[in-house]
Amino acid sequence: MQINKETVQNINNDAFPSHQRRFNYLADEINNVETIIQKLIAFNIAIPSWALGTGGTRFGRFSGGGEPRSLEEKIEDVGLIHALNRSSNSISLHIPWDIPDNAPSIKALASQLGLHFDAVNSNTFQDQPNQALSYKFGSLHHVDKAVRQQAVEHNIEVIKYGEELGSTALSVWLADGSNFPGQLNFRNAFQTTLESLQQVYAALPDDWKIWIEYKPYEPNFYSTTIGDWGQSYLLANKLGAKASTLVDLGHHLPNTNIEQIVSLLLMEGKLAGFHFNDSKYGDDDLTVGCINPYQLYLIFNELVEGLDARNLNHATGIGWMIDASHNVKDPVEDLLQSVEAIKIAYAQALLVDQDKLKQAQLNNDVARAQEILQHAYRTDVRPLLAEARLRAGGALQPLEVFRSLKVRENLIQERGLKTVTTGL
Ligand SMILES: [Mn+2]
Repeated sequence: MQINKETVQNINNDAFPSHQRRFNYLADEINNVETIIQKLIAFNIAIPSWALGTGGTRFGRFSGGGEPRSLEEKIEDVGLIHALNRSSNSISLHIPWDIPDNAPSIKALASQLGLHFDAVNSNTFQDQPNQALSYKFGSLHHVDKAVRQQAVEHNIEVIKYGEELGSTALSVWLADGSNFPGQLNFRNAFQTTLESLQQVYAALPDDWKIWIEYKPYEPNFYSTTIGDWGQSYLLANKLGAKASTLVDLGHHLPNTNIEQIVSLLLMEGKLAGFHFNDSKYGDDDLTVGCINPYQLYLIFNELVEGLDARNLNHATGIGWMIDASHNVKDPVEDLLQSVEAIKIAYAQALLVDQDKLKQAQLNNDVARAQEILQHAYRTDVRPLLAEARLRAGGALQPLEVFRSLKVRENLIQERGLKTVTTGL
């Protein structure tokens, strides 16, 4: 199924008068409203190929029906999201869940829907059928050199797939770690990881980057070899200029000050980008902004200030991607909500009067600093997002349009009720 522009426009026409009232009111309150709208139009967030089906948990998986059965259908679903919100113009592939067997036709399908390919993701946290050696005790850090070599070769293969599609970044997340004290020599594990990553790094094309993700625990529960931003940063520094640290919001212990981590990585030129999600307890992979939208906003405040300080383009300076899992919601609806939450936080951060904030900081005027931050946070910026979508040819109310066009019902008709997508 595809959603055409005229259909969206017709539905927009009904919602337009009330939008215009809300937008005009807000535009009057903001000085640089045009600049903000242009920045919102330019700002896109990549959709991961593994988020288009029902993720489930280790206890079970309850398919919602009409899930994509192939890479082509996953790309079509991202096309639907982009047609509605005009803010999701790329897809991030996970190998081997989504091997592009016919790269030219996959690329053509994507570009017909206005999409391109974001970072490619390797997977050495599962054993694949017919795989020679097991990753049960790790991959790039494995005590057996042959296992490490297999994992290195997999990453190089992923780069090759990415090159065929026009990707320019490899995203690496390792499950490597230990479950019990004494299982692993930490220094050896780190050194072998570094040596393995150096081999992968050597295979990167000139214009490519390698993004190193960290995570404190899970699936290993005692130690993770790349457990926090310090360990990732250490590796990225030793590897070289093409390597940097990827921040997944769910990969922190409770109450971690993520905005401070982001600020410093950005300062050092080592912030690769983001995997957005939200969490209550751990790596819950919930809809972005559903639990703690204020934290998301504080992160965006550091990003906007930090990107401006380095003269980087907000839309392209670092990588923006969702990494979530959908257990009980329609994945497309959930992704629409996540993109909206990210752009709300971004728009609010754009409203912060940075000059006044700096002044307050220099005067140790703590109350004023808080007022400035919270004034922006408490502004309802949704009419700005709607205006940006409208001008870009998207829907004023993406989720409402998704429902009124009965998109999921159509997908179930097309694909069936009992479809299960590849991925987690
Ligand atoms: Mn992630």
